[in-house]
Parts: sequence; structure tokens; C-alpha cells
Amino acid sequence: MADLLLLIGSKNHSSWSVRAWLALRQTGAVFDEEVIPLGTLPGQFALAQRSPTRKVPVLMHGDLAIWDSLAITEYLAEIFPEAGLWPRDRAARALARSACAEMHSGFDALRTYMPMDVRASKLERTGDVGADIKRIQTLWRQFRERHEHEGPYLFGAWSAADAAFAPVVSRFLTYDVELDSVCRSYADAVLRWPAVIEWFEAARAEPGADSSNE
Ligand SMILES: N[C@@H](CCC(=O)N[C@@H](CS)C(=O)NCC(=O)O)C(=O)O
Repeated sequence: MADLLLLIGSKNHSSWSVRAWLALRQTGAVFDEEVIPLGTLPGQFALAQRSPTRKVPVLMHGDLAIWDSLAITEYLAEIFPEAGLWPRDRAARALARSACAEMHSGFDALRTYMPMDVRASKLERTGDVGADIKRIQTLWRQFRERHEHEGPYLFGAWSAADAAFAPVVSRFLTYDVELDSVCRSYADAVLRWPAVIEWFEAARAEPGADSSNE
């Protein structure tokens, strides 16, 4: 059994879980994962026993339980400094943290009306999500234009900001959101990232994955 255990929700739906999972994958550390079946009685019971907030993700490191995807990311960045979860450059690091914090506390409409559903495609958008979609594309363009010669991700090399926006890339695919060329090529880079491919494949293979458009 590994020293690190990540409690997560369904890979198809749990957008907060995927952020922490991608950050943990990026460290290269060996870890165990356990899927809690959210929305079921056993899942509620497990959450009550094991999560201080009754939410996932929770990272267990020995006796220490760290909850909330952002806190987990910061903890991993501290214990695995060589993993480069945050950009090396201080200004870029501040912007990456700002973008993650904005993702964490904002984009309510996107979260409400465009829930992550990896397996589904061509879902109809409901609700007023236009401003959120526009703001996200503005952010992506701002970072990509500044770092376009350093690599395909928001800050050139992969960072925790890309983990924060990976579920958004998934939503844009599911809800068929039109993207400009800069954002399209960023989204494609995220979709080619091996850890994202691994998560998506697992989401498609989860129990209940027999309907193509649920
Ligand atoms: N801000 C938290 C949000 C965590 C959260 O809302 N998780 C959802 C799943 S994505 C959850 O556990 N919901 C409990 C439930 O559905 O019973 C974080 O970043 O970790």
C-alpha cells in the first residue's frame, strides 16, 4: 500500500477530483486511489467517516487528511518541489495561482449549467454561461500568448493551472463550445496530455458507462 491515498469521486463527473488527481500524477509519486460513489448511501457513509467536509477530493498522507483540491495541490507542491506544479518564475507563479483561485471561487454559471460529463457529447448548454466561457478564453489567450514559445500549456511547461482547467476543457468538448484558434490548440494540448487521456479512459470504463450520451 502506498503512503499516499487520494479519495475521489466518479471519474466521469467529479471535476474537483480530477484536478487533485492530475497534480498528484504529475509528481510521479506512487499513490493509491479510492473512488467514493457520491450520491449513494454507502458513499454518504464513507464521506461522513473519511472527509472533514463530506466532499472529495481528500488526500491521505499517513494520518494526515488534506481536503480541498487547492490545498492538496499546495501540499503536493511543497513535498514534491521538483515536480514543478507551479511555474518557476515568480510573476508567472502568481498568475497561475490567481487563475486557479479564480477557477476555484468563480465560474458559478459554468459549474451549474455545464457539469462535467466526460462520456457525454453534444450536450445542450442551458443557462447564461456566455460570460464565463468568454472570461476563460480571455485567460487562456493571455497566458498562451505570453508563453507560446515555452511549451503548449498555459505557462509553457505543464503546471497546476492546467490541472485546474482540464475539467473545463472536458466541458467545452462535451458541450461543443466554439473556441478561437489559440484556445483550441491549448485545449488539444490538454487532451493529448497522457494523464488526462488516462483519466478520460477510466471515466468511459466506469460502471454505468453503457449509455453513449448520459
Ligand atoms: N472546493 C472543493 C469542492 C469539493 C466538491 O464540491 N466536491 C464534490 C464532488 S466534485 C463533492 O464531494 N460533493 C459531495 C457529494 O456529492 O456528496 C475542492 O476544491 O475540493
